[in-house]
Amino acid sequence: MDSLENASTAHPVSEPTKSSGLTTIAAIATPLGRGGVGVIRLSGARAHEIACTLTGKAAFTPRMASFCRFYQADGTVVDEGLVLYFKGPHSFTGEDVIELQGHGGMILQNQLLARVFELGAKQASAGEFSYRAFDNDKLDLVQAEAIADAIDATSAAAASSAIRSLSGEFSQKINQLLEQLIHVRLHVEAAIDFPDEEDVDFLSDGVIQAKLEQTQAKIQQVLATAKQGQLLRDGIHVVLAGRPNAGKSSLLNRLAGQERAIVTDVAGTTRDTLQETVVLNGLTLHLTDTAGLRETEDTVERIGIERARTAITQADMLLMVYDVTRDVEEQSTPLQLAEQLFGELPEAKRLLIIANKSDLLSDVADSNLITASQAEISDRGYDQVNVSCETGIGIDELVEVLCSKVGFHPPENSLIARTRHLDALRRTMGHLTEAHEQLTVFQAGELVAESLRQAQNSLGEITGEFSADDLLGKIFGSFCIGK
Ligand SMILES: Nc1nc2c(ncn2[C@@H]2O[C@H](COP(=O)(O)OP(=O)(O)OP(=O)(O)O)[C@@H](O)[C@H]2O)c(=O)[nH]1
Ligand SMILES: [Mg+2]
Repeated sequence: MDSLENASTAHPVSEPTKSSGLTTIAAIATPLGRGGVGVIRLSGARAHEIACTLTGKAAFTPRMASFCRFYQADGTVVDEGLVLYFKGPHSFTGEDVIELQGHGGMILQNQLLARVFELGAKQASAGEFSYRAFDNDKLDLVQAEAIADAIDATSAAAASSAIRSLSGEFSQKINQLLEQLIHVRLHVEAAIDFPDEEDVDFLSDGVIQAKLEQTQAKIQQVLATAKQGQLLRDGIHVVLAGRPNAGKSSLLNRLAGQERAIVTDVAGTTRDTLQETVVLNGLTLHLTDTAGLRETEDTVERIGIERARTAITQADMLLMVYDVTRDVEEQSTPLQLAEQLFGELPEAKRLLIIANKSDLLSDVADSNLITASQAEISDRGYDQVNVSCETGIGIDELVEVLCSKVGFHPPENSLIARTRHLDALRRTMGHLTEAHEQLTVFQAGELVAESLRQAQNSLGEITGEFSADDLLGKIFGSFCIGK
């Protein structure tokens, strides 16, 4: 039973960044450049004292804006603006926080920051403000990540779901699951501690099994929501590949809604890979246009084709573009073409076949050919969309098929999630499956308890209840400075 208590109170210790109260950190919190206002933020025990020396004021009232001049050591004025004081623990980080709202010029902001350093503050490292907030229990890990995700969001839907995660909706779901899991654990532990009490065998009376199954069902639901949230956050990497002249660059331009890539009727126009990020139907697509795949003596083109091959291996989704008037004939179906181009036939869930230039299909024989290839493709579980990059026909359908292939259908109130969360939820699910088997097949109470303990640990990683230091370093290190 003691492990249960440890389980819910354990906190990570982080040597490199744990500095709450020890050092006072400062950073420019607004983007550097021309702007009406630029904010420098300080956090730590000396923040208030530094602000007083900087401005010549005796003290600041918490949560009141004070207009001040910011002075250099020799009494000259660096800038003027507002000082805001948030006394810990009622601040973002939980420590004393000062915001200096000066003018938003690069020179001014850097001079003011240098003065703040002269007065004893240290440069904040990436994510250090958020880390301190996490360390002082102002935020859990999911919320801290949601701040970074909201800032980096590439679509409106991703931004609003990050804000929902920041408000604690996702953490709440995880905490409810944790409670449910702890409840099951308590039952199992009790069954082990008091076997056959009043002639009842707790392990086999069905109650624990029912509770366990309810928990599994809940995790499955959260996993489905998180999967959508992860797609919303990260989008997918889509590579356009095919023979030269098939219309890959034309497709990139169609999807991007602008002439990004050079299109000509010369085979081998695209040499280097070219990236463009677009948001279509709410899904962020990181598109890569590639050089047409063929044997060539041209050195530059050959390097381009090598790069195409690298991109192909890294793609979440391959769009094989082919020219319906030329690239396939009766002897070579689109699937055979894919096999030739990629060395082996990619898995169906990773390949979408794009039959391009369908505007050029005039006679019935041609159309029949496409219909026949379509039948073979769908029989084998693959998908093909007929498009014309010239006229735009089929492009909307292409985007729909793409979204459905990756399983993207975000619910109205989706919550942002990361691969790390999905991974933890899947591991939790794995431990629960083990627990279920130990319970129903072997009635091995101790082993059920152990699997449940591991499940709780995996789940606790999401909100940061259990997190290794290196994981924390990685998460906060990817934040921007000043956050
Ligand atoms: N009629 C018609 N022509 C198209 C269509 N899509 C592309 N083309 C033409 O096909 C030629 C090649 O198009 P690109 O987009 O440059 O082809 P690519 O696959 O990028 O070619 P490489 O970069 O050489 O590998 C151009 O002349 C385009 O105008 C289409 O749907 N219909
Ligand atoms: Mg091209």
